[in-house]
Amino acid sequence: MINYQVIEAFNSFGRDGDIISITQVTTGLVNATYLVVTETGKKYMLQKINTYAFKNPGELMENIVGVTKYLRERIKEAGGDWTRETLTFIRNRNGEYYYIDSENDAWRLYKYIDNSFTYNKAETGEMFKDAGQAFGHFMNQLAEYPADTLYETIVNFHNTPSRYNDFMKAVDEDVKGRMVEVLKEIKFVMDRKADTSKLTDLMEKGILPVRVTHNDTKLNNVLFDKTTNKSLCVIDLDTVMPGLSAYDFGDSIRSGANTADEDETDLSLVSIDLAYYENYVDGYLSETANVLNDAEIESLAFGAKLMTFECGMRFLTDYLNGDKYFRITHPEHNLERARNQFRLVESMEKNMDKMQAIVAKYKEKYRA
Ligand code: GN1
Ligand code: MG
Repeated sequence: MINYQVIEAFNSFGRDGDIISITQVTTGLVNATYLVVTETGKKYMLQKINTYAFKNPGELMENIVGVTKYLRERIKEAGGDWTRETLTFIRNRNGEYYYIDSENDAWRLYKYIDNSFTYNKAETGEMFKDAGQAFGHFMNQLAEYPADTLYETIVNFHNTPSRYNDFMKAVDEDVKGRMVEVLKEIKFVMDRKADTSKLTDLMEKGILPVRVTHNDTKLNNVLFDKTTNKSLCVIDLDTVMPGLSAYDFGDSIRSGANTADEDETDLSLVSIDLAYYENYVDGYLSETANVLNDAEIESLAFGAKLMTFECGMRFLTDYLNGDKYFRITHPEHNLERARNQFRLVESMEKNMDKMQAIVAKYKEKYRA
């Protein structure tokens, strides 16, 4: 919704000239995003940070400003264009990178990167491979970033056992009386309880190293250049935190190698697209095969299944809790998304051997 709050927030940053247009961008499911154009022709992205999801916007912005400034230096060293290859955040009139408005909502502003676009579903294998490269490259750029300076912006974000507990709590509380509608889906989740701790166990044993990861590697979180069709920049940095490589790889496959959209309700259209999967593996391992250890590479295919399962479980949790977290357009939306993700999990289970073999093939190709 565009209202006085949006204008108040934009003006707090004291940017040049009056607003000539504001358009809401609705691809993200968590924050509210607006494209603002001023009379001088400058374009900005103004975002209202969802403080139900992100409890501490100050810490969140400290993370993001630290990471983008660091990336800027890496990009300069590599001879790249830092104005297009990472985001540039703007301070408000008080010198802070976020603004709290009269309704206690938190806002931030960054420069719009012109001549760029995002997409929700892979359109060509080449572009999906490129997204894999972009996220692999992002992890490499941040390999030396001091991980202990990062705040955990959402505690236990990809801690799947903890997500499972949240889910069971939502089932128990059943605040909306929706539980009886989803007994089949609840069983689907409970049948896979043993999967939830597989990666966290390996992490605790030190077999899977903790890295600085993006943690929300949805395809629409990569900006592409309109002229070259090449990936330009990784965006949506709210969840950059210590994590596992399998989380980043997995969430990209979940979101981009589904033969259908995330909220497609005709489940016969939902499956793992092995050709796109292979494209992504190719791009990702071309950047990371010599960085990841053997156990990590081994964990990638399972990570794809686990991230899909976790996301489905989160949608269903939100449905049971009364749709407080994800943006919905109709009452059954989160349930539909959950069913879609669970169908994709089944498809991955049937194809897990093939998914493993594809990873092995590209490990062989890129390991020096
Ligand atoms: C959210 O904000 P967006 O749309 O990039 C969510 C991800 C989910 C995704 C599902 C901070 O991502 O974890 O996988 O929706 N981000 C957060 O579409 O919860
Ligand atoms: Mg996003």
